[in-house]
Amino acid sequence: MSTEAKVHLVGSAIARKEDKRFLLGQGRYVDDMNRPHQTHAVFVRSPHAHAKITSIDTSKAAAAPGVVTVLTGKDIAADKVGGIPCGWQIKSKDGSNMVEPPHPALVADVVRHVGDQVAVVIAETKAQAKAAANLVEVEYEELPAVGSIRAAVADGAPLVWEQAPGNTCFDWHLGEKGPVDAAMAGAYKIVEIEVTNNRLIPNAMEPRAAIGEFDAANDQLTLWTTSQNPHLIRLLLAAFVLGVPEHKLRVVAPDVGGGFGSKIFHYAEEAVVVWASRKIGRPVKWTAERSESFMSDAHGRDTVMRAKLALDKDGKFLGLHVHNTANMGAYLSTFAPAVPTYLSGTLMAGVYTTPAIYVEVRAVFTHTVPVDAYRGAGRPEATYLLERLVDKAAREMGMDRLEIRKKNFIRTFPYQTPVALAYDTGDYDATLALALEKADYANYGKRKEESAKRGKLRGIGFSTYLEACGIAPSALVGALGARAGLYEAASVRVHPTGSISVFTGTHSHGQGHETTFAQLVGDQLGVAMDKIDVVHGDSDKIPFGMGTYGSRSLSVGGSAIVKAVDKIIAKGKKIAAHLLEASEADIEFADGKYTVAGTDRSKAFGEIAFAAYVPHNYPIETVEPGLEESAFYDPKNFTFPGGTHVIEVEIDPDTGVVTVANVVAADDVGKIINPMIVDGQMHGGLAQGIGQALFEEGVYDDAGQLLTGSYMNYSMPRAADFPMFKVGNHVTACTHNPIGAKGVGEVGAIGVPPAVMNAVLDALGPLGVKDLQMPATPEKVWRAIQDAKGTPAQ
Ligand code: MCN
Repeated sequence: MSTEAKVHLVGSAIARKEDKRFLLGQGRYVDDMNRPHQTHAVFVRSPHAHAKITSIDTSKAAAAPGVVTVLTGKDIAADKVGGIPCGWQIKSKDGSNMVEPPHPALVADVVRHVGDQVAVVIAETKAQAKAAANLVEVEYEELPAVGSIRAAVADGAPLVWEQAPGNTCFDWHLGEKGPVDAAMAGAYKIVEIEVTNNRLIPNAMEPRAAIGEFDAANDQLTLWTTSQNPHLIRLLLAAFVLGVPEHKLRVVAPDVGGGFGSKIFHYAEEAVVVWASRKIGRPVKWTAERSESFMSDAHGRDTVMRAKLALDKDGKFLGLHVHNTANMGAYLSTFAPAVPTYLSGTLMAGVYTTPAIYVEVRAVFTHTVPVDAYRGAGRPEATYLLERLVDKAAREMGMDRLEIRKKNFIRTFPYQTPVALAYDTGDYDATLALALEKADYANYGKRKEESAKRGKLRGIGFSTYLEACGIAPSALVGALGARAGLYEAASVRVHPTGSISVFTGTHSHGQGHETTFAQLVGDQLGVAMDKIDVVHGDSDKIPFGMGTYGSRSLSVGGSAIVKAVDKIIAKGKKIAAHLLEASEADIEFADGKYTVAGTDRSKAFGEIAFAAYVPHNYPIETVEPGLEESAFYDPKNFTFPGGTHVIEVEIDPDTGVVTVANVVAADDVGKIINPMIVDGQMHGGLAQGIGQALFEEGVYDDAGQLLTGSYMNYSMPRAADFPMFKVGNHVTACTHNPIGAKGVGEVGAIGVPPAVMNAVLDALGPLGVKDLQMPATPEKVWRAIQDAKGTPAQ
């Protein structure tokens, strides 16, 4: 049994192990799975934003060909199935709890957004279920609705929930107001801004899908689902919705084709297929159609943000007052209340030394799909507000946009912000310098002249951003309202012949964990990567873990793996000491070998693994047979990636079309395991961030109708919209996890939107355009140009 030692896997751009099955079309997604005697579910959804259900007649649908059953809100209530729970409790300024309305899996009385599910038709085939769904007759009495933050906060606005006057879910604050008021009073200048962070609709390649199966012989339920965190779904579904013991519910999230946050949450369809499978005694499968996803997947962002920044005469920031209004949608999705508060308010220091910060957040209900975390979750909103504000401050102070940033950079670490977070490391000057070099900033003037010769307006924009990720220290988030711990778990099983299975509580749905985690373990144990498999996504196989979001998988999940491997190495030392007839204290482990210090006597890791399972000559009195260890890791702090993004745009003043001419990202994501995967993560995040700034917007009219319910009117960016991205890294290692890594998964989506908009406004500035909201579509840009010219377009 040979285990060829291979060193320096960490830091190498190793091709992804999982790509073999993906590129050969052999991934196993939920929709690829079919269970014996399976049925198909199609949901009947509300066409109205707000309406009373006066009657539901299912008789015609029930009699349609192939229909097994039709179930409604009354059926689910009769079976005492609980509502979909929220995982985060926020308290308002006055200490009261947020308003937490019920969230039924099938609605029986009042629908509260277009797409709210009122019935489910279960049939032998999907086509039969779909045809019969059209025969379910639902009588609605339409009620007035609020489709936006503006409509929800207007005087006398219709209420989404009686128990939430003014449609307010909570009115929260962070930081101290007194010092901020004092800073404003003594300021040389106060700069104010209001920005909208546009609503985004997640578009993973694979739509959501779920299969519920009941095994009557064992009283066992199984849910296959497109989830980023199978154990979290099992906990919520078992404990709060179905009321079944956790050991009787298995949740499997196999290959998942992207999530970007939208597959974190526990959705009603998951509860319905499991409940229905038990009811009819057959498996029930549901796969969303794309237009269904638009109105049933949780949306992202949707905040209106105002801020006031106090500066002294040299441009030093003295105080910041932020007031945000966040759209929660009609119900509270799993992590929704955390997004505008702890994931956003805490980020308002950014990379700057602002000594006094006070943040207020009002969250409101609207008759729209619930809003929750989407790539970046709260941190893009904070970064967008701050980086737009800093640019505006530079303009109003007559200062260079980079100078004002540098004047206020944090340079001493650890750094305690006035908004709860304490940064461990960072070097914002270094990432700025790297970005400027990659952007060839020195020659920007020439490029601007050349654009002007062609009649085009060129602009450059910067964003010196910071992110808090690696979510999260349980003690901190517990104090801040989380109803769960946010540690991660791992088990490492060394097989007798030395190959290794690594079981992780995180879930890979595009991030390449099967590769990067194998790199980590391979280096730690000196074992070749092809001998290591990473197993995730099945609650029956993996230890209880919290899943993947908040760019936590490497820094938290990877750290749990490192801790488990440490225990493997320690146990191996005991076995090696026995086999080598030496004292355990004299055994050293390096490069896959246990050696008696100062001698050439050694045993390969594979020999120790074999001895652990074939204990013929082995100290079973003092060391148990076998080589398998588990560990839980709860991080001491978040990790704080940061850096500079630089964007150059060229605008056609006749059409308003914005062309992205240059994209540069210089980031500090801590120690890097796989530079190719890190670059790929950056590319994806940047594309999504530029998508938010220039293309994407989920739009409801004031009556709550979704106007962007398909790709006909929701514009996604395409590869041809971008130049080749230039990405680079400057590393300051995270000080508190054993890997030294920070997160990378969301960095692009967080840092780049303000850089794009700052570039657009830089280009349009000479025409007199001072403000523009995302997305900077050709129409919006063209209208802004006409308005600035004094010839407003009709
Ligand atoms: N990595 C590394 N070195 C670092 C940091 C990370 O090599 N210093 C590697 C990690 O080992 C991992 C990958 O980069 O393979 C991303 O790691 P991390 O930043 O820990 O993020 P997560 O794995 O926890 O992924 C979550 C993050 C989030 S929150 C969203 S949203 C997102 C994202 O990842 N959704 C994605 N990237 C995505 N990529 C794809 N393809 N699909 C999604 O749905």
